[in-house]
Amino acid sequence: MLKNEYLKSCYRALSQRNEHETEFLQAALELLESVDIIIDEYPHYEKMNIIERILEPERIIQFRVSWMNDKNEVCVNRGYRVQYNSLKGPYKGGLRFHPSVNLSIMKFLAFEQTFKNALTSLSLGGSKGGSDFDPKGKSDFEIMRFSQSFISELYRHIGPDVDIPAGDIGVGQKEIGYMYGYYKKICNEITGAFTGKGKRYGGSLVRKEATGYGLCYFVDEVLKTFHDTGFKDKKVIVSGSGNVAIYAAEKAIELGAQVIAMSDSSGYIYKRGGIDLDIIKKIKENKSERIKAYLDEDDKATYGNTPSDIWKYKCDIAMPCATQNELDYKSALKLINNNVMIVAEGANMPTTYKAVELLKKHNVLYAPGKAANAGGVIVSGLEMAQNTSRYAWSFKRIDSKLDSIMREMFHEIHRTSKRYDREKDLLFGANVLSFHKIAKAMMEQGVL
Ligand code: NDP
Ligand code: 2IT
Repeated sequence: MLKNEYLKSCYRALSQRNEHETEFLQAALELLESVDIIIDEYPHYEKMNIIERILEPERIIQFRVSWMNDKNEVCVNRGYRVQYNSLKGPYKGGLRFHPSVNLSIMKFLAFEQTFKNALTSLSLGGSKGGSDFDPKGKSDFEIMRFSQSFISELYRHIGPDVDIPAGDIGVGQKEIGYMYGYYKKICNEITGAFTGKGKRYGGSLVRKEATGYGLCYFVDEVLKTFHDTGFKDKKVIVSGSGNVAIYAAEKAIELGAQVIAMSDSSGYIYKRGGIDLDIIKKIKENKSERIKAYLDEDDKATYGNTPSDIWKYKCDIAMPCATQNELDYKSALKLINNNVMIVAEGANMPTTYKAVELLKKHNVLYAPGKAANAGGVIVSGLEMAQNTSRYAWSFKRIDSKLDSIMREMFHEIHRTSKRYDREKDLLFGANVLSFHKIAKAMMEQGVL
């Protein structure tokens, strides 16, 4: 709970004004609780009302998306873009297509993105967008028509120096291709206004792998620092089986670990000696295919139909890479009882508020998503740099840049948490570090 009176009053006002936005309130509270410990040191932050300003997005765009399905029926979805903060550069963040999308989820993701992007040391502001459109079970033509309709409204709010969308849940290279193609056509502007594009038209190598690989580089550096060890011979659980999960698992295996369990929203698979990732990749090429199909190819695996049961197995490294609030108090307790070394978030806010509290209480290393999953946006930043220079870098060059940025980011966070005698508290370090970066930029740019 918050102690500082100024923070308390800001959070109270936020809760009153956004009472149904539970995810947004959760993300805000997690940040404010870290800031609570340092706020008295910086009276000018209160004087300039930095907190209240940070808690309000700069701009929210909500729009109708009408499109025709394959049966020639007219369908309607809701589209969003939350341009949260542009203090450090153009708005930057992914687009999510998933039926659960609502304003609260968009705001929490844009809020997290703002602080994440500040941690990367790239000059990028924070935004997020998407729609409650469900790509599962849709034909390619339906996805294309939806994407084009979505962009026929969003195009007026984005651009290579204004706001640069990328992928997220339900949005991969295919969807980005349809959106970018249409954007180009209606704007007559052939620049890199999106990231996560295909390699043949300005996309960057390593973007597909970036979030998962970056997560493993971060975890590797944390383990090296605190336990003088790495992934070798560790048992790892990775939830989800989408873009982030698959490449987190790939890098963990490459670094010598065994990935013993993975999941999707229908269930999970477990295999004691380690999952065969090639089978998962093959299954998940088709977004609608279920992870249960793994059993058809490998009879040594077992299946459970409650995704959150994935956390009951003994592992050294837990990497939630699916969605928000997927790892709850009970799951955290199981991980703690099984002596987990680290919980590292590939997804955005996958650990519930109570589960985070519990991990902290038990002194378990916890790598928050705003730091640990920043690899995706880092390579997006590198894609933008390549587009501007019209020169494509090699896989090795980008991967090694990603590796060094992730490791350096960890050390900067670690130095911050050490300064306050909270050496193992990486959530605190990441929050305080990114908060200062944003707050200082806000002070310097005047009251806006
Ligand atoms: P994808 O759409 O590629 O994959 C999402 C995966 O999570 C799917 O396998 C999905 O299963 C699964 N899933 C959804 N809900 C649950 C659940 N309750 N339990 C278990 N599995 C579930 O998305 P991404 O991999 O791109 O994104 C995953 C997370 O990573 C999100 O939180 C996203 O915000 C974050 N992230 C993504 C980045 C990126 O560049 N893509 C960058 C940084 C963070 P199903 O197929 O059944 O829906
Ligand atoms: O949550 C995230 O960081 C992303 N979905 C990627 C954002 C980006 O602009 O690459």
